[in-house]
Amino acid sequence: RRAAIAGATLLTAAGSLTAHAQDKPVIDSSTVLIVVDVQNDFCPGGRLAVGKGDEVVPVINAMAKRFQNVVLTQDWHPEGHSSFATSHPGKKPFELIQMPYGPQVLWPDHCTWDSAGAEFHEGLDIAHAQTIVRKGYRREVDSYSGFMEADRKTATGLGGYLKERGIARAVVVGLATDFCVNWTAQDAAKNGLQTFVVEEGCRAIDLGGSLAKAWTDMAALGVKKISVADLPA
Ligand code: VGL
Ligand code: ZN
Repeated sequence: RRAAIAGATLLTAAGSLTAHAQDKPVIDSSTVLIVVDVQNDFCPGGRLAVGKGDEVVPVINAMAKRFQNVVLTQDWHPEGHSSFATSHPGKKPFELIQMPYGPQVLWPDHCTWDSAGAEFHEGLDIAHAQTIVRKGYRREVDSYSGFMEADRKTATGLGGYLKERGIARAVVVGLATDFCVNWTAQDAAKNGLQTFVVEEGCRAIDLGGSLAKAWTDMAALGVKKISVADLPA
């Protein structure tokens, strides 16, 4: 009887330990840091500047040193991309249109192939990053997510790459919280990864409540919002 009670106590303790551990990421060889779109066009002075977007750079640099696995995503559009307002006569940036795959926000031209705006912020210092995943390179389809294009059918290959490398956990940071970070984190969770977003490592565009909705949608898929202080010492 005593043993049974002791066992129950142990189970409870183990259960609460497990729950606690899932609120914070373990950083090991099966954890990847995904750095989303830290590119000049999303930083002050860029063509689709996210407020204070450049402030994520030192935060991400410091974090990245603790991860052996780092992947960068890079928004990478051809001239005349269908997500650009300039490709739709009479339309202005930040208007919504219907594309064959669903609603699409129209943006100022940004991150075009080989432009200075498409380059990573010059302060980004992650020489050990292992892979750069470019996305949004097909003229007719946008891709906020690093995993899956906006048609929700075409994979970029990142999911398979991480799976083949035995990655079980993703920590996501970058620009913008409510668009590419949001979609990338949601897809990481859908790919079966335990997924965290570090709030101070992100900055948002926040169009019509998109930031609050992004956090709600991410949470619904089990994505955990954490701060730098939640990372293991
Ligand atoms: C992004 C809008 C258009 C982003 C990319 O990186 O969040 N947002 N393209
Ligand atoms: Zn884009």
